[in-house]
Amino acid sequence: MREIITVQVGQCGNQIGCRFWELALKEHAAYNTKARYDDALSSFFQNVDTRHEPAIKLPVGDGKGSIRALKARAVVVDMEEGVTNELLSGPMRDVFDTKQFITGQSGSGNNWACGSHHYGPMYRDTLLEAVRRQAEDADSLQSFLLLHSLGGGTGSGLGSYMLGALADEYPDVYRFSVSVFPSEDDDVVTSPYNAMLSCAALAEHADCVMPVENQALMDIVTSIQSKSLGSQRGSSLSGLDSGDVGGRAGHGGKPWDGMNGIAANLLLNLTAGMRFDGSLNVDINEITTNLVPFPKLHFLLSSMSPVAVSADRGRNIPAPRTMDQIFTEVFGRDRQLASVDPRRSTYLACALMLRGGVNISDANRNVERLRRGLKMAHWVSDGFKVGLCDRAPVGTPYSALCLANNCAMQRPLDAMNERFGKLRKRNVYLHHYTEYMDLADIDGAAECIQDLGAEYGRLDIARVPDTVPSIEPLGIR
Ligand SMILES: Nc1nc2c(ncn2[C@@H]2O[C@H](COP(=O)(O)OP(=O)(O)OP(=O)(O)O)[C@@H](O)[C@H]2O)c(=O)[nH]1
Ligand SMILES: [Mg+2]
Repeated sequence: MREIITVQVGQCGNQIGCRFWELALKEHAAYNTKARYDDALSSFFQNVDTRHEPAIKLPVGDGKGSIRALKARAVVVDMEEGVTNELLSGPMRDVFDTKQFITGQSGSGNNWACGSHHYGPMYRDTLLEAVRRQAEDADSLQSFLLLHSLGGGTGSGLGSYMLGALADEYPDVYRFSVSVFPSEDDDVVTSPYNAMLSCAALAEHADCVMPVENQALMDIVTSIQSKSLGSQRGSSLSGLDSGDVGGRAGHGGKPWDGMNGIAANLLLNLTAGMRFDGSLNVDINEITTNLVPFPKLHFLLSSMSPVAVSADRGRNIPAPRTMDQIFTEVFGRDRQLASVDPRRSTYLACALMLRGGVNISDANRNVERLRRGLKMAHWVSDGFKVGLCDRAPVGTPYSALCLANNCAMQRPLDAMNERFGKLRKRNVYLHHYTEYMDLADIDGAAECIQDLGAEYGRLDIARVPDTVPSIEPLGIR
């Protein structure tokens, strides 16, 4: 048994986290028809008998015991109450226990330094106590999974602080993050500082980071919307899961529900191998070994096919894809969760996490077909890591998630650096930060990210500036 503790911090982290738990429960409800509490389920959920006071935590045993009440192995953190109160009163409330919540009142005011240097030390003991409770309930804790945005103050600042604290307290437990990078038109004016400071902390303290760019999420949602409009007029083979993509148009007028649905589906695909059986399941710690050739270069670009945004695939069956299409798409530009084109840059490592009716020979055949269009560092020419999980996302026969350690990561890092430089050059908003931290540490973080971008650039032996390598035409199956 290898458990994962999810740490969701700040507004964005909690919105995505909540969506993940909702979808994960739906997947398990669809497949775990005998309602058994088995090893796979126990990686993310505890089984609790709430008829007793205090509630009794039931062990996995022989894996045939029945599910009573599932509780997320999670720690829920925000320095303001709005989102967490919504969680506690919403449809997902039964998956959490109030002891898992750590909440402040006034937020970090979109200030990384306040989240990290003020709330961090103030809440350290409370946070670690909540983590310790979860860790004690785990038989063999494998990883922490941090969900947060880089643009605000709490998810970015307190999230960074927590990563450092977890590294101190649990040095042998892997630290993964799904980190939402702000878009260029972000509504948080200080987001360039926050993103830079938290990215430097991720480089330092995380084992693996999966960057998700809000711009890329928005582009995908827009594309789904236009394709689903098209399909209402005629037939569509878009492969995108059209459905409730817009949802609530929150602050900034962005389609948050759809965007968060995509991020939550990334989590579902990433963790499927731990939540279900499979002939070649990939553990989250195998990802760090296989996909991180150099310690700080642990930023993994992700892409999925089909791309699903909706919570309820029963209502929204994705358009059919051929198996070869899903492989082609995950190496293409349109399904990337960061706004990059990995075909233009060098792959340092790559994993394909496949679900449903895909076997190893399908994977090998497609990798063979596609690799000629990809630039790969010499040490990975044979080294695609493949994971096979028996259970496809509900409503689809198979799916693919590609995780790529690719030099295209230089682009988001350089963009972050440029946005930071625009503010830093004029010293605007800096006093909010120097109230809590030294200027030298802010510039040190920027230097770290510049170096990281330059390192990806240095390893990019195969940059192709103007042309995209062609990928062989699809074999229709
Ligand atoms: N994808 C996505 N991004 C979000 C969401 N909510 C906020 N963001 C982005 O996250 C950044 C702001 O961070 P938040 O998560 O709101 O801030 P916080 O961590 O709660 O920190 P403070 O409110 O400053 O204390 C901006 O870049 C927003 O565009 C969301 O629901 N989904
Ligand atoms: Mg907030």
